[in-house]
Amino acid sequence: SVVAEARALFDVTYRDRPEPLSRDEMRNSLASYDGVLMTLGDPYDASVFAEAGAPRARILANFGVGYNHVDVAAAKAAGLVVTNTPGAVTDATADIALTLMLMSCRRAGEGERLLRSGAWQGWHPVQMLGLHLSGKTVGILGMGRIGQAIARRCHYGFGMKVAYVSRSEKALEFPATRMDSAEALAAAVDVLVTALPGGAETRHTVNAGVLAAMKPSGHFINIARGDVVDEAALIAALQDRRIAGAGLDVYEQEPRVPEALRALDNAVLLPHLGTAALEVREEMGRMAVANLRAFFAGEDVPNPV
Ligand code: 8YV
Repeated sequence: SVVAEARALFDVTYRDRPEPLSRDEMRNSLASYDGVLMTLGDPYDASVFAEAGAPRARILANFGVGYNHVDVAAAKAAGLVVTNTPGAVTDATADIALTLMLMSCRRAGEGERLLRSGAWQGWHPVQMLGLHLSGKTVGILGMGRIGQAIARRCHYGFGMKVAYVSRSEKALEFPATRMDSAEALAAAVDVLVTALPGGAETRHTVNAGVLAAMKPSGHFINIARGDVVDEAALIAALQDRRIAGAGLDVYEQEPRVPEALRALDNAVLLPHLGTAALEVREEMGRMAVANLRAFFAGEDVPNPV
């Protein structure tokens, strides 16, 4: 396992509990260890670095690609290198986006709940009709590695057209239309998917205005970070059926998911499963350990943030 790999290289203290680190544990990790391997549940914000004073730790290796829970500027100011695990997460996260897209558009969660409730009356020609994906247009907000992996699946696997918004034009091996705003993208597509990094710069990119621009038959999918969408505005749009459905893997205040969201039939809700496959988590761990190894060997780290 990854912990064993790390133990072969370092003197390791392994905190084997799923809960996020407490503030004391975060401060202590910086004060008492040379390097720290942490996860998205551990908010290394500016105050943790401020309270830790001059830290002993010189590297924070994040287990995951997203690092919006780390104040990178504060970490660097405190003399730490921050690394992440891009690449390892791409395909698995794109797969979960497609899972959510299919479940939301084809009403799979709703159908499963109906069957399990015992209320299914049998096949009917117009029972639970969903949105047919072939020939429809997917809009990707954020065309990085994960956005491209989602677009590729939609184009080659489902015969969908692809449109996107990204800071830069991408050289892609399949046709895709770049648009200049989230609103324009939302208005043009049948399924809107976010693959943005999260954090201050992308906060609430999908706001009430963007949701209002979507077609009433449209579906919204988020596998990125909860804060890229205004969750309250999304709940209102779903409640009023101003959009047809949503498939979410991430939330603004994980693990707290608003009761109003959980009550909605037209929302598919997964508990942040983006990278939840053994091989993927092992690869993420190997990458995090490789960054630590390189750093302490005096080499350039492979995945600096
Ligand atoms: C990880 C993720 O499991 O890689 C990411 O950014 O969101 C997840 O899938 C998580 O970051 C663990 O720290």
